[in-house]
Amino acid sequence: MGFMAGKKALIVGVASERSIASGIADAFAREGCEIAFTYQNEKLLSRVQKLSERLGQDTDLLFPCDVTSDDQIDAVFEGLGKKWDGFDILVHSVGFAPREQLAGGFVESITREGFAISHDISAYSLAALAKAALPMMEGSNGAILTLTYNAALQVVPNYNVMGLAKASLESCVRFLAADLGPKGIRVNAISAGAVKTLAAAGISGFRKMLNYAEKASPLRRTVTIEEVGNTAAFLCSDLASGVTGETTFVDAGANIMGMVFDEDS
Ligand code: NAD
Ligand code: 0WE
Repeated sequence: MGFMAGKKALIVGVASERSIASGIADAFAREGCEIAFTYQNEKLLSRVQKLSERLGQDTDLLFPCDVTSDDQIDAVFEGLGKKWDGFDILVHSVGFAPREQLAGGFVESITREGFAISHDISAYSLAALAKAALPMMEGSNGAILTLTYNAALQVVPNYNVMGLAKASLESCVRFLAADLGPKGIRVNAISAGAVKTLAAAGISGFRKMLNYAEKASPLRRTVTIEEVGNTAAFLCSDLASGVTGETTFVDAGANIMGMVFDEDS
């Protein structure tokens, strides 16, 4: 029996089989967790359907949800409430900034609109989903998990306004953890190293970043969505019952390095 047997999870953020959220779903299903999914729009429905089927989940538990819409967020929990009395785990694996925000200098690229959109979709959405999920999560040993990136803390070229949004997201994790702790709900983040997903495709210089991680991280490699999934399963299970408000790095150790020497110089 898996260590998540009897748990029910809602996973937000599957766009393809390479999504970090798909790695999380794999690990949850393997450990015996039942899973409902949302999908951003109709274009992504068939992908999410395939994943749900492959993992032997109930394909009626798929709900459309663009996180910029309060109505769609409310409709998710209304729909889910017809199938489940409550649930235990909410996974938020969503991030977006308009593409032009993620290239060039920080000052040059940032706009009021780019700031608003990136913070709305990448940070506010965690609070919005937690708020709407709360009535169905109360009374369980609940857990909420989000995905962040180290550019919240340290400057990464081109990540620009997304770094600010991730800083806000990490602070949101702490405020949620303090507020929901007394209700028995834990709230944590995983800070993942760079992984080649849809959100990374087409970002100029991404290959260079992966090459750098292979040279500069203590484990001399990048991380996989399976590794992020396994840590997610731990953090959302009762094995992590004493952990809340934390950001756990799954980055092959890259974040600990203060300076890195080129091996052949
Ligand atoms: P991905 O493209 O597979 O997932 C991003 C998800 O965000 C998609 O499912 C997309 O549908 C969803 N999304 C975007 N805008 C949305 C909206 N308005 N409403 C609802 N959903 C929306 O990429 P990923 O790399 O798996 O990203 C998942 C999370 O992991 C993001 O928060 C990302 O910042 C974070 N992260 C990624 C990496 C990486 O290198 N890939 C590293 C660290 C953290
Ligand atoms: O969080 C992310 C990706 C976030 C992301 C990606 C896109 C691409 C498509 C947000 N918005 C968009 N908008 C799009 O139109 N990562 C941690 C991966 C990532 O993205 C980077 C990185 C890394 C690492 C962007 C610039 C520099 C480094």
